[in-house]
Amino acid sequence: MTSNQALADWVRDVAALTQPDRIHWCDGSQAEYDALIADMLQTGTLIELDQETRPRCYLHRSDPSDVARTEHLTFVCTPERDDAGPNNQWMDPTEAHAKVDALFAGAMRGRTLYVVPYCMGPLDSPLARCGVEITDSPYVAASMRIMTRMGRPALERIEREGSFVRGLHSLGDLDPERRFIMHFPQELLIKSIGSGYGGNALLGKKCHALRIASYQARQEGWLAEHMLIMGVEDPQGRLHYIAAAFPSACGKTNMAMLIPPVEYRGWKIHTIGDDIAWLHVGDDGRLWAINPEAGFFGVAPGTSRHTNANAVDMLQHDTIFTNVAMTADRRPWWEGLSDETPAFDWQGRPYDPANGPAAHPNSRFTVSAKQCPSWSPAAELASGVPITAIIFGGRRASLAPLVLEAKSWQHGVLMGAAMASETTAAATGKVGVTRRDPMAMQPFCGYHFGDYWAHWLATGARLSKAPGIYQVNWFRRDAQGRFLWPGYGENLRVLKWIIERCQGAVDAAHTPVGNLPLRGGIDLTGLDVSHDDMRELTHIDPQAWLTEMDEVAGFLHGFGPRVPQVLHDERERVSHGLRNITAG
Ligand code: GTP
Ligand code: SPV
Ligand code: MN
Repeated sequence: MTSNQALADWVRDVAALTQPDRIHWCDGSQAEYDALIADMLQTGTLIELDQETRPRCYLHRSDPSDVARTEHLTFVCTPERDDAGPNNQWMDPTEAHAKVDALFAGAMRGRTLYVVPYCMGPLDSPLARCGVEITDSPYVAASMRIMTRMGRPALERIEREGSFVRGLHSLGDLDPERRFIMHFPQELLIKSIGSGYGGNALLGKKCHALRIASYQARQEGWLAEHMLIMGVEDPQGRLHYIAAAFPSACGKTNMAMLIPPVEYRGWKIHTIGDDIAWLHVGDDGRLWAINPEAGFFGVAPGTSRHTNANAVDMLQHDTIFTNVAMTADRRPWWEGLSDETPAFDWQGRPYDPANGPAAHPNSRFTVSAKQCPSWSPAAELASGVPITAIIFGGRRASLAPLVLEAKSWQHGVLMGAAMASETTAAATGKVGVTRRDPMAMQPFCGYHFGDYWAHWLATGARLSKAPGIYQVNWFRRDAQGRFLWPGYGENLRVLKWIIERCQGAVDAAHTPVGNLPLRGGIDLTGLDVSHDDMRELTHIDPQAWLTEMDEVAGFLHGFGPRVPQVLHDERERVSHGLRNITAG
């Protein structure tokens, strides 16, 4: 089935271990996708939604115990524990192989083994990388066709280049007791068993494009980041590309396709990616980004015509929904979509508010990026797009202002390393707990954070035209719990300030933690945000930040001697400046 001997051998060995009834090599064709869908409709893995109003839209209900990434079951298996770092769960590779191989033994009996070749990034891009996922889930195979460049062209590239990342996946028995997501960076290998959901199972996404890729990127001199990529076109027709890292379920998909406020005539958004960016230092000293993915696996709840009309439009056809609710006439539904009442909840039970939300809070849609009205053909450029600004974001009810500008690349790396955010339903565990999430990569960095920050600093040193670095927070609340900032499309007002700063067109207020907009710096034309709220959003509390910086100091020290001294020095510089203010 392939001229690549290593791939042929691997498929043969996996089949011998897992004992599938059949082996199917995916070619990526429409006919193959249609057959996968037909098969899943027949077995009940997919439910047909109303084909008249939602052509080729389907609903998948995952096992109720399998609805989000499981970080406590995710491991980075390097020979040396310290190479995985305190930010990862570690297991010795020999032990990890033995543990999962025992679970894979016979796991595919009665099932089809799908060989899924895929390419992360444009097929003709030197920045792209290929992988092959072996899976026994037709839902995963079909989703990979939407999320990646999957099929024959990817296989041909693998046969030309020779190298590829291997991902072995089986649903196993879906028992969380026998669920493991194992990464072997040195072997460019992933083994995932016991989950059919999202980042646990679509191995091209978080496992390959972030955990394995970040490890490779460090060796090869680039960055693999949890970032959206968007182009912001101003009324003069100038295009500014922005890459932004927010933790899971903190607004990347929404920002990537935002719709400018009515007052912003002449502004246009170009969507390149909504979750992952691979960043390279160009010959011109700028940072260039590609989106390795071809589709969106986006959060459904909160998506409405009012918050994200582009998403609503792109979900009208050819979409797989997972764990959403359904109306009586078989349309997909989730909290925030409309004020209708659904007939069935995400588990297929007649809807009863006593059972909790109708749609699971981490319910999602899987859709081709090309269906997004603001999708940009620049996503297909082999070179990627040049980045003007990098933004780190988080979900913080207090402390973090609407926007803050780093004073230098080094300060920006500290800013990224110090990011914190409230946990969300994207991973199992408690929701709403504030935790550090450096560069939104806490769950995804495939190696020691100390080495990662050193790699960020080294990358900056190679950039003669480094992007500006910023942090934003769309989630500030008042004492009553109300959001102070309207968010969504209005976030363009903040992007405008960032772009003006990058152009040197506006002044800022300088503080030790970073530069803030001056009064009037964020354009509020036509917006109903009170003067008091705006002041709250754009000033910092030195005493609270001093406490924050003490915590950051402790956090950085927790990563031991691999943390670059520059970061400690930057942190001390910020603390020193804050002490001067609070003393004066
Ligand atoms: P992942 O796919 O998990 O990486 O998430 P993401 O970062 O792409 O987040 P997404 O854009 O899907 O948003 C997650 C949730 O936050 C959704 O319920 C959104 O409606 C909500 N949200 C997004 N942007 C904003 C905003 O600017 N303000 C407020 N208040 N909520 C937002
Ligand atoms: C995230 O959790 O950041 C996601 C969804 O984008 S998943 O693919 O499940 O990781
Ligand atoms: Mn994500």
